[in-house]
Amino acid sequence: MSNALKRGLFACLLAGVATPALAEDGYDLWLRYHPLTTSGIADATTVAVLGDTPTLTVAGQEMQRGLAGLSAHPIQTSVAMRPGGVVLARADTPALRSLTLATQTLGEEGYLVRSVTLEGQRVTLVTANTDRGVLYGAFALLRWVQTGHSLSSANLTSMPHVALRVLDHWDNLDGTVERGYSGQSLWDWWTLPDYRDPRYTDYARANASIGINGSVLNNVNAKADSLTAPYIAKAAALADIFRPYGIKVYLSARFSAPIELGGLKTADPLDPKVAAWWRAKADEIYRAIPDFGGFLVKANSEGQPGPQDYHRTHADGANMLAAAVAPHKGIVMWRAFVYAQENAEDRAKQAYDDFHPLDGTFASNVIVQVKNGAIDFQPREPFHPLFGTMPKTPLMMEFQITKEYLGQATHLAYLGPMFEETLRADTLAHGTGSTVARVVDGTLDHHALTGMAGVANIGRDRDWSGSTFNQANWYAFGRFAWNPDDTSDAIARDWAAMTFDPTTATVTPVVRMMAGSREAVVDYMTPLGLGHVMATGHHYGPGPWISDLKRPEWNPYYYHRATKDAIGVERGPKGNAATAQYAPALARLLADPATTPERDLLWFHRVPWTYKLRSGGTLWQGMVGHYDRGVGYTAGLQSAWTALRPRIDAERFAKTDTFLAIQHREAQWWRDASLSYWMSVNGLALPPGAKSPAHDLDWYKAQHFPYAPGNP
Ligand code: GCW
Repeated sequence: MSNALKRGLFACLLAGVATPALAEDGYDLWLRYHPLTTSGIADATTVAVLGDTPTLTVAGQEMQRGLAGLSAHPIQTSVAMRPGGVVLARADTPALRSLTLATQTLGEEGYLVRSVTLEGQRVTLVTANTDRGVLYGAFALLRWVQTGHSLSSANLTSMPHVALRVLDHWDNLDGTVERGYSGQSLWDWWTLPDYRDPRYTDYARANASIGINGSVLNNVNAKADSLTAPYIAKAAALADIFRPYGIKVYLSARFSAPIELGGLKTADPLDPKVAAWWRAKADEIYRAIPDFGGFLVKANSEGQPGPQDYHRTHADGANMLAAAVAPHKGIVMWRAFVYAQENAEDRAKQAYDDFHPLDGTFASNVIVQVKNGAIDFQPREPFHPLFGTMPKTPLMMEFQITKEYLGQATHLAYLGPMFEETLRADTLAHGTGSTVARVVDGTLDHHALTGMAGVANIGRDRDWSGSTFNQANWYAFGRFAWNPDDTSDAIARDWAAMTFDPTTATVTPVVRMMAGSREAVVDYMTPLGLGHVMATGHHYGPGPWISDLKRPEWNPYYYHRATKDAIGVERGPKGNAATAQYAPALARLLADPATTPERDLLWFHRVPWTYKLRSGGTLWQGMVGHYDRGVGYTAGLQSAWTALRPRIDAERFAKTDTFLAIQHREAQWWRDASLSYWMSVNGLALPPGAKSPAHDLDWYKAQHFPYAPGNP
């Protein structure tokens, strides 16, 4: 027996797992279905699927595959009930009539899993009002077993709280992915629609397993070509593959397409010819993709065309497109991520300024997609002031799963706590409890059109997301989109159990590593409310000193304005009053540094380096403490992972091990570079005991990364 195999066998004995952990490359994500002694799946277990629709069929296949893997027994499918078997059926199936199941409340996508007696046999029933619900129930039952429970003990009911649970792919037609760090685009546009890579099906399985029901295929920085007949046919091929898994496709639409493709002189949304062009285009798309979801639009932002080019509003643009897809029940997701170099106003204020006055003017099939924070997917941002302040407009959350600003592929940063922090944040719009989650799930202002989008971290790397731990962010996004009240800890537990093994000895330390990892990134990159200090363009390493670029907001300096005496941007009433964009009760708190959460201090306020923190130390001492804490956490990640070596297969162990070493080195780099720069500005010495940076400031300034990935 080779040493690796011995180690695998030993790991399995330790873990209570039935067979050796073989080398793995991460392709199977959290759907590994490795044998477990806890499964309680007898070798005679069967899967009965009552119905033969495409969705029920794939649900049955998944159940068979999952149970076979988890039990290490072949599993038969059968139309007959067998004791101990699993039955998948819609609630309206005649055979289920005798059972009185509370399925009315499950809606279109909820499910119920329960042990019942059917035709005299004790079976585990997975049921729902729709085929999609049954599919979600099947994945829920598999998760139940994968996380260490026995099949027959399952008693599960759940329904999604958010209607649109969507991945936004920033994938370009040439195969590159904007802000993608996991290889080329998954979509091989060149060989589509003929070649249907089996990987597209695995993508759909993974998404369905966490309830994702939409996929925007192309970058929001869109090319009009995506709307031409050949590309519609390619999108249609993907839609055909995704359909059984309950996933609709959407396209990012370039606002100027009527000019570029239609030969019109204008893209003015109020021009009837423009509206007619979009209507015809929508009709053409729906002929190829009858359940096409609709359009996502980035307009008048970062150089993209939009209605403001014609002195029209975002609502004029969105409503014109909405009218084109309305006859087909399509929707428009219109992004609020807007800022313009011509606008001298603080970038953090521009989206609110543009959108808030438009509240109540959007068509009923428009949902405004708002990034979690007002600037741009920073390691920490206070929630966007539009949440809670546009009651008459459905708003959908946009999170970034790909870690553009959080160490990209290599750093371990579990985003569950970040999603949770934003969703739990209280807008105070209608008293306490008016959380962002209540805005997103529509209950705060009674909207039925609800959604959550995540900018995907998926590429053609074997492990899909660039690292094993990045897979957890895809997973957590789906779970939070299903239920914004879920907890990052519970989600991490499930993910760790499914991705590695469900024993406490594995799950507990893995979850502990994940739990503080995003906070560590905040600590070593942007402590105490700093933001956007990453080097311009690639956003990879530190660049707080950059201040000489043409557009003001391209300069990290714009976001901190450090001088000898003070640091931060004053956004309270004594400054640019950005805090007044929040609901009044919250705006009052944020107006004063003393009542602003310390973690957001420098975001909202400009304070002297000598400002006293709650800990009693000065701001400067606190900052140094945070940088050191962040670096210290990355060292802790390394030792925690080393201790897990006997429990993890060799291939995934080694890649993470190397990535953690990179992260530790780069956390140190972030700390040292940042401190060198701050000291060059404030002239202060490091507090006693703090280590001097390894290099001088010029060395850090001289680092350049012209070929960093993901940078358009
Ligand atoms: O986060 C920033 C990115 C851009 C991106 C933009 C956006 C797609 O740096 O690459 O463009 O946001 O969200 O539109």
